[in-house]
Amino acid sequence: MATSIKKLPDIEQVLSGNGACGGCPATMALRIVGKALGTNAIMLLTPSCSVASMGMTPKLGYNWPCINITFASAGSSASGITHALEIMKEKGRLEGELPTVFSWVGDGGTYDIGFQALSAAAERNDNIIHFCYNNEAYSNTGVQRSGATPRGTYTTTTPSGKRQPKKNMALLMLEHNIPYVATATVAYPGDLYDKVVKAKNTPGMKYIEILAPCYLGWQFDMAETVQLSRMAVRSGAWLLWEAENGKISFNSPSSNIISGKKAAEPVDEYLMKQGRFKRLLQGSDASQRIAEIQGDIDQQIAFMRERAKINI
Ligand SMILES: Cc1ncc(C[n+]2csc(CCOP(=O)(O)OP(=O)(O)O)c2C)c(N)n1
Ligand code: SF4
Ligand SMILES: [Mg+2]
Repeated sequence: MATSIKKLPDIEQVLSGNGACGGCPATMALRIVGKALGTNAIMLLTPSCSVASMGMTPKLGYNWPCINITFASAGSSASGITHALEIMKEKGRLEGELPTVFSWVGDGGTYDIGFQALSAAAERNDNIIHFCYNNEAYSNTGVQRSGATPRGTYTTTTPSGKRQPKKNMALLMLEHNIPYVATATVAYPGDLYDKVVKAKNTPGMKYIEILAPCYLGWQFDMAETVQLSRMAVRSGAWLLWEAENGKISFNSPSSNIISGKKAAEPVDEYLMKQGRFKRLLQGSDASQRIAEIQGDIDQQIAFMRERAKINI
């Protein structure tokens, strides 16, 4: 059972007065991450909404030492910092528990532009946590498609709908044989919190991906961020899972969908809540477009079930 939201620590690492939109899922997620990591951490960020939101020194919106780096170097910079800390400790120049080194990167920075250095850090099993907050687009620059954008989505670079399905990035990270991989989303804060605590206490490379429904890119009312996040999970469009030393397990409520105890909700309602789909679902080919999106979801559920060796 996941930790109750009422039991999360009071500590706030995301400070009030930052520049994020109201209802920003990345900021909500980072608040929960902060509660799990505590103050003893070093944060790396690549260009993104989270950088645009954080403000400027000395009035940073996040209560950690923060390093802004290029897209391509999140993996290598985090590796460098963690190794430098280890050497300083070895030489007696640092005392006490080493800070957690973590990268906070969007889907554009993770799936696409930063993938090479991230893959190399995973291959070396360097002691870092890479968080991908996945709003399924390059939001900060006006919502362009990324490798995380699902098929059928309107973005400014896919005006008639993206033609390709999204990558399974978390699974790609798992294929690097790293000790911990997890997916999460803001509607399940206790689940996210528990996963971050686990990652913090696991040596080596950790990857946590958080689905982050963004009202601007997804085109819904900003008060409904958490509702959209929950609908993504209930429809099976986003699966909650974790893998410890390669063994995959699913978390509630995705575990019920995977085990066949409860069917995933049809994707229609989830799609119609979002302008990025709705605007393309008004033509005569609407049912075919919905069927394609539903097909991708069903295929991923079946694939993950098989990958986790679960028979129903
Ligand atoms: C090499 C490079 N290409 C493009 C940009 C412009 N740029 C800045 S932020 C951004 C979007 C990043 O998308 P993502 O990583 O998904 O984060 P989000 O904006 O969605 O929070 C882009 C393309 C850049 N800064 N550097
Ligand atoms: S555009 Fe989306 S991800 Fe970016 S700050 Fe606004 S709500 Fe957050
Ligand atoms: Mg993004």
